[in-house]
Amino acid sequence: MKSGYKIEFPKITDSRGNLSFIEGGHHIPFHIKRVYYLYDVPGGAERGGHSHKELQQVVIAMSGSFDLILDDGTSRITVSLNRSHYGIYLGPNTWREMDNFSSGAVCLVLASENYIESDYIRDYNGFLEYIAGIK
Ligand code: T46
Repeated sequence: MKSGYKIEFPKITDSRGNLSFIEGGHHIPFHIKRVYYLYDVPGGAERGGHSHKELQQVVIAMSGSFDLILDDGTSRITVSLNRSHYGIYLGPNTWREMDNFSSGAVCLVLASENYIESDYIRDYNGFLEYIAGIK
């Protein structure tokens, strides 16, 4: 699956409101090992600014909105997230940045691995060198 792919979750609507669900093994293309979330993000803040060697993730805007900038070393796209019934797949070897958080935005991330700092590349030139080396 390519980074930036949109994964739609089931959405059950009725007069009481909407309900979406995510089942391990069905809706996410990896075993979910970790869940984390970003919240209380101050206006103008930017997050991300790194790539991963192995980690796969799905990013969901549980509340509010923000932009996800994805860069494969050749081209860069911006994906705006603003609904909680879909997620964006983020695979390895993708430089990602996050900005334009709305007030009250909550970003939920489902991850394939526990937190491992050595899986991060936090320098953009280092990222370009790394992906050139694995091609
Ligand atoms: C990603 C984007 C979308 C932990 O101790 N455990 C964790 O599970 C995470 C995610 C972070 N941390 C620590 C590591 C740093 O000391 O929390 C601190 C902030 O992490 P970071 O600067 O990496 O946060 P973001 O928002 O820039 O990036 C995060 C994820 O780290 C990253 O994998 O893809 O969200």
